[in-house]
Amino acid sequence: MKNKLAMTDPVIVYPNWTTDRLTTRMVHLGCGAFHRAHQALYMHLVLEKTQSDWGYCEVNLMSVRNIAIIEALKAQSMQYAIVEKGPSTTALKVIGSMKEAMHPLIDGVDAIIEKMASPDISIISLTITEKGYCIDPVTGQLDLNNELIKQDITTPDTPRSAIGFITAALKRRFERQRPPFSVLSCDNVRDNGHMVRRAVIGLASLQDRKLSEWIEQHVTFPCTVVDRIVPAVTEESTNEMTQLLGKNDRCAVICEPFKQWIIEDNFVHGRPEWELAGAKFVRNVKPFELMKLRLLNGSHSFLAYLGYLGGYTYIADTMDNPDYRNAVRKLMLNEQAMTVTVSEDIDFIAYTDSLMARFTNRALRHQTWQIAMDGSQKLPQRLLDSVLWHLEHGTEHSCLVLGIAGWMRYISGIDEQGNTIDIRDPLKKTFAAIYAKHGLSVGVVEELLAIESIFDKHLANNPSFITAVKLAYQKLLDVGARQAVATL
Ligand code: NAI
Ligand code: CS2
Repeated sequence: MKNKLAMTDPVIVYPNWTTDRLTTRMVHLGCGAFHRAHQALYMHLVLEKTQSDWGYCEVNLMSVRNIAIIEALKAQSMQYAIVEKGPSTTALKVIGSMKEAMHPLIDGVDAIIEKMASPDISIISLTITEKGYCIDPVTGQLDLNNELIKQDITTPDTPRSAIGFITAALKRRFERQRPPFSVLSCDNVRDNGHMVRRAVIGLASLQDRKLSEWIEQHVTFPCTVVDRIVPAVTEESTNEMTQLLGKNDRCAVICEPFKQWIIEDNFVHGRPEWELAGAKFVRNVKPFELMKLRLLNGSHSFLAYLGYLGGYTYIADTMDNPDYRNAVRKLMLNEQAMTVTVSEDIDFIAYTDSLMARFTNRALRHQTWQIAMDGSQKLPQRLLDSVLWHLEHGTEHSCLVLGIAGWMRYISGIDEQGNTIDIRDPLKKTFAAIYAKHGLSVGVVEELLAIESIFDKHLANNPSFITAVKLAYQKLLDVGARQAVATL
């Protein structure tokens, strides 16, 4: 039986080196599913091709689920598998780019800061989700009301936030006259490099003006665009991976075959040759960023809210419904593409076709619920910026409006069958208070639009936008998401 399985199973490709080969030259904050399937793979591919010794120290700052990954990495000699699944292909690769792993509850806060301050460290990279940057979306500056930031201001030497850890490490490097490092955000946020720069300088300037000046002059924060669909690991996917790998790998991840990484080439203390693994180094990532955030992520959010409400668990299921397919294609080509100004010759039809194919990949069990999470952090860059563009240009944008109404309906916490939805969002309490006041009625629309950290005042005060969202919301109440999508 074992032999029979082995003949049909995909081959597992192992690294031909151990951690001994590696020197920790990068600290990564946020060793989630995405980092394991993306940046760690790019580094691994460079290690396969060259004599490079660049390795990662993995750090998770949050507790519970995230400490388990750090413990598991240590127990697994810092190796784990990536399972790349296309519609009819499976490729298995064991990754060997991680040298060590740390967690504040295992190693202590100070040891992590000391590691980040070590002169060997050239890059601090991050995948800490949108909310991890602790930015006030209205001002674009550090959010001084954020609970973690409040603590980091009071006790800067024992930080809690990622921004606090980076600032504390830079302070040590500054005081000990060590070289600076570069900070590489790999999250789906607008201007991710500039955003993390503002946050770090904002925090440093509250501590020491000389430190913040040194950071401004010496530390770089390259912007990046990252792309690879990596569904959260579930019990079901863990069982599937155990079958494929023949053992339980607690850090393994399933992802799509596609990957993309566009990086602003602005590093102060060296960098790996990620271009050998397919990364593209550019002077300005902006055109790629807008394309990706609006066409891919915007469509993802549209499918997540309206798909979940329509009773679909996975993105690929929503794509089976021709009405959703047509609507999402219309959203990409008729409402998002024109808002993106690209200097390069970009074929939006080909890009849209490739996204449609990726969303249709049934081998990936990408939950609508997962993408629906943290909508308050995602909506502006995915849907709202484009609405502003349309209002300025007087152009049609009914798909965007329905997507926004879908989010409003979703965060009621009650689905179309009356079942509870498990809402995950930093503003969950605000949403609950609004719904407690108005119930499931169009009365919520204006109050939700008044949340300043989500809605730009030009949107919140625009009468035609308000009316359009109210009508779309009412339609969702009257006929449900599937019918509402069909009318697009
Ligand atoms: P995940 O849930 O597996 O991992 C999230 C990581 O962020 C964990 O390591 C956690 O410790 C850390 N984190 C969460 N909140 C934090 C906070 N406030 N401060 C510091 N660290 C915090 O999620 P996954 O899939 O790794 O995605 C993470 C981010 O990567 C996304 O939010 C997105 O920005 C980016 N990304 C994800 C893709 C995907 O398909 N999963 C693809 C492209 C980008
Ligand atoms: C998704 C993204 O979870 C989400 O919000 O839209 O993580 C998406 O999978 C990636 O950006 C693809 O690169």
